[in-house]
Amino acid sequence: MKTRQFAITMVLAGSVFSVPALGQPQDESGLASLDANSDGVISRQEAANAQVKVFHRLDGNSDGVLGADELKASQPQPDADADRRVKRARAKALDQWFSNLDTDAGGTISLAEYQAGMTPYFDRLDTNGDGVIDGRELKSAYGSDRNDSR
Ligand SMILES: [Ca+2]
Ligand SMILES: [Ca+2]
Ligand SMILES: [Ca+2]
Repeated sequence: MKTRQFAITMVLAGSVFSVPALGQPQDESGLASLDANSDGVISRQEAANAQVKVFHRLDGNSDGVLGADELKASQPQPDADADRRVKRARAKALDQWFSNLDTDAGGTISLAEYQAGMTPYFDRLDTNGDGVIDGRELKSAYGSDRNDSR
């Protein structure tokens, strides 16, 4: 189901787990890189710290805000043979993601807007609501989009 797939792409885009590539899912190996204190789970603080890093990586001209062009520049070039509809849908998803985060509609995303926009993604991944994301939650989020390891 396409919609679901894009919903997950959005989760990837919005989450700190897809640095900074839309549609390039990382598997649960992403956990280790985010789990700064190696307790096996990602806390809100760890996610927030990672978001700051991602934000600065995305901020190509280092002016402290993200422009749509910076976001686009961070995306991998689509395969030449990729379906045109897929490319268009991905571009649209990117635009939508951008405008969702740009809550003051100023045309740029500040760090505060970015982090505010990320919170729902964290909550969505934290399916049991215990305030941390564990490997199983991460896996089930990605497992629904990918069929490997089973
Ligand atoms: Ca941790
Ligand atoms: Ca910038
Ligand atoms: Ca949890």
